[in-house]
Amino acid sequence: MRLTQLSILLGATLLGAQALAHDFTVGDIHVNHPWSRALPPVAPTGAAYLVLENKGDRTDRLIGAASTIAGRVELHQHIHQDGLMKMQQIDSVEIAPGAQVEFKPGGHHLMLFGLQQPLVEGSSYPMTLSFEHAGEVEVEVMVTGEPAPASPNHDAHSHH
Ligand SMILES: [Cu+2]
Repeated sequence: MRLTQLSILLGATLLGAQALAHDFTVGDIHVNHPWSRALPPVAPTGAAYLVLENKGDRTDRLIGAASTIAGRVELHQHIHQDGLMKMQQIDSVEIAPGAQVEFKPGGHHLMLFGLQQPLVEGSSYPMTLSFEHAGEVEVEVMVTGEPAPASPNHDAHSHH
């Protein structure tokens, strides 16, 4: 490999790592790497994922979320029911002291309804998270082009 190619590769890797490592703090709550998967422009709904960490010594809860690019945002989880994976709206997500709660595809997620702008790869959008104790924080959600997995979960989203 020539040196120029190597440095281009390295540069791209560093840029990628930098884009991925973004995090936010409100009170005792640490919000790490909020992201969404890029979707076709016609998609009416999307999902956001992140990691919540409680650095304090009392239990906190994520109790809501909102975004200027969506009509509304709901907290969702996936449950197994009758051998199927289904999505279910939940009121809050508990974060115990010292705990890390990961929102990820197939698990907890923030569901965006009524998207007013497409989730384009490389873009980002603001989302406000509300915690019972820590209060509100605005985070920037990165949209990545990671391909959607061919899983039943994805179908479940379109049946909302
Ligand atoms: Cu959902």
